[in-house]
Parts: sequence; C-alpha cells; structure tokens
Amino acid sequence: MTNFRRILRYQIEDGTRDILGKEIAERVSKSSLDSDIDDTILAGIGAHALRRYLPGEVLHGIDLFTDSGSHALVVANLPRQENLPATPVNGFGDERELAVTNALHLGLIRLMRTTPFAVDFENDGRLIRNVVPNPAAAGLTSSWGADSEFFWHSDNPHQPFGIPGSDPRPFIPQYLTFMAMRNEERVPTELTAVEDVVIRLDQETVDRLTAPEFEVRAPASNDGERTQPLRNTSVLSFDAGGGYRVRYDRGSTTGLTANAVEALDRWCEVLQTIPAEELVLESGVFMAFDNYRVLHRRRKFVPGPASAARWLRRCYVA
Ligand SMILES: O=C(O)CCC(=O)C(=O)O
Ligand SMILES: [Fe+2]
Repeated sequence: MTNFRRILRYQIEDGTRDILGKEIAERVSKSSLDSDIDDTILAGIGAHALRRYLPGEVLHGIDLFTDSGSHALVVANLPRQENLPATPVNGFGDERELAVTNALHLGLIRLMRTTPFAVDFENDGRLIRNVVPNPAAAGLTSSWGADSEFFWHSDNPHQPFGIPGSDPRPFIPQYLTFMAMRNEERVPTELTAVEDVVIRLDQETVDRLTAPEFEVRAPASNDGERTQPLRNTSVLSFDAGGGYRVRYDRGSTTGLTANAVEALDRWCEVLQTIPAEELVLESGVFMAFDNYRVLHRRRKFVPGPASAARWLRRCYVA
C-alpha cells in the first residue's frame, strides 16, 4: 500500500564530525553556558561552526526542511559530547556540562530557520526536556516513562494549531527536535505520517474525525493546574494548503458524540497496525519532525542502569 512518509536523512563523514566537534568544544570552553540563559549565544556558536564545516548539500537540506513537505529530518554522526555526565533520570542536570550538545542542537534549530521555545506549564519552564526513564513517572504514559507504552500521539494536542508569525507558546508545537545522548537499549522513536493513517480509513470515519465533536485534555507531563482541555475540537483538520493535520493522544482524547466515539475506535484500530518508521536515535543523531503531520510512539522498555539509561534531549520549535 501507499506510503506517504518522507524522511530526509543525512550522514556526516567522520572527518567532518571530528573537526566540527573540535571547533565547537573550543568555542564553548571560554565561558560557562547554560541552555536556559545563554540559548542565543549557544545557537550562534553552533550555527557558525555547522555552516563552516557541513557540506553544502546538507546545509541546503536543513535550510529547506520546513518548506520541503518532508515529515522528518535526520542528521546522523554529529559530534558527541565528551565526558558525558550520568543520565539525569530525575529530569534535570547541569546544563553547563552539555554546552557542546546544546550548541549543536540550538545551532541546527537556527539552521532550520526556526525558534526554540519553552512553555511555563511543562518541564518546569526549561527549554530542553531530558527524555529519560524517570522513576517518578512509573506507570505514566509520558516522555519520562518507560514501563508503559506511549501510544501514537502528537505533543500538546490540547492547544490550538499555531498562527504563522506569532508567539508559538500558546499553540501546539509545530516541530519536535531531538538530540540523542544514549540509547544502549536501542529503543526506537516511531513515526507515522497522518496521510498514511487517513488512507486506511473509510470516508465516513474521516468525515467524523474532522467534525468538532471531541475533547482533548492536557497530557500527563503538563502542570494540570495551568492547562485547560480543548472542547468541541476535531482530531483531523486541514492546513492552509489543504493537507491533513492531526491532534491526538489516546489517553486524553474523547469523543463527545456517539459518531465521534465510533470514529475514534476505528482510528485507534487502524493505528494498531499502521506502518511506521522505527528510528533508533543513538548518540550523535539529531532528529526533527512535523508534529502537525506526524504521530509518534515509544513502546515500553526496560531501562539500563540509571546512570547509563536511555537519554534523548527534546526541544520544541516553531
Ligand atoms: O521517547 C521517545 O522516543 C519519544 C518520547 C516522546 O513522546 C516525546 O519526547 O515527546
Ligand atoms: Fe511525545
């Protein structure tokens, strides 16, 4: 059957990786740089080095990604942080120890011509989310979970879709970006394109999913006191170009009418067998995807020893 999923992939050569890593390490060594305070400086350092050393074809692909219609972008074999600290399984560590990673991450975000942002109702208002198996999230379907499957979802689907050119914080984040630090467990981050789900549904179900007959509540990672559910919204809607976009999280989406409940059951059934891209994000990999047109999933897994457990770093951008 058709597969609409389009992923742009680049692999950096070892020589380029090494020279890039050396340059960034040198530039960030002069001062103490924190991702929440010095994000603009870190982005400038990273973007400068990336522009200097990455091949033109890779720079061009990153530059055009958000206009390309691709669902995701992967850049592999980037420099790894030397003296990597233990995985911050409780959620937060010393950001100053990760200046090389942050310069690369924020530099790539700048090359994508996007803006990184934090929201005050999640992740303690910090810019970068450490996606780690946090013992405090045991049993929760959360990016801090491990022992239960985090079923197909989009991030923060209880917010409206963004308005181009405005403050992105009250809206669904358009892109999620990740830097992978450790993944010895080799747990994939799975992606599926909304078009691939829609094509497997009957027209009546699609119509029902586009009707404003759903309620979407905030996910478990949000500070519950500060977020409101979105009522009378739809799971599927259309972007300015007429393409599908999606808001969904199984744990927080309910149908408000009999038709909506039935459509959601059918939707969920199709998701059980949807073809997916399984990306094992390992150390040195950057990945970005369009959270308006992609659903993502992480199955349950058994984390390695805490200090070396799976560790991704996520940043919302628009
Ligand atoms: O752990 C993963 O691979 C993805 C977790 C997730 O859903 C997220 O960070 O938004
Ligand atoms: Fe997520």
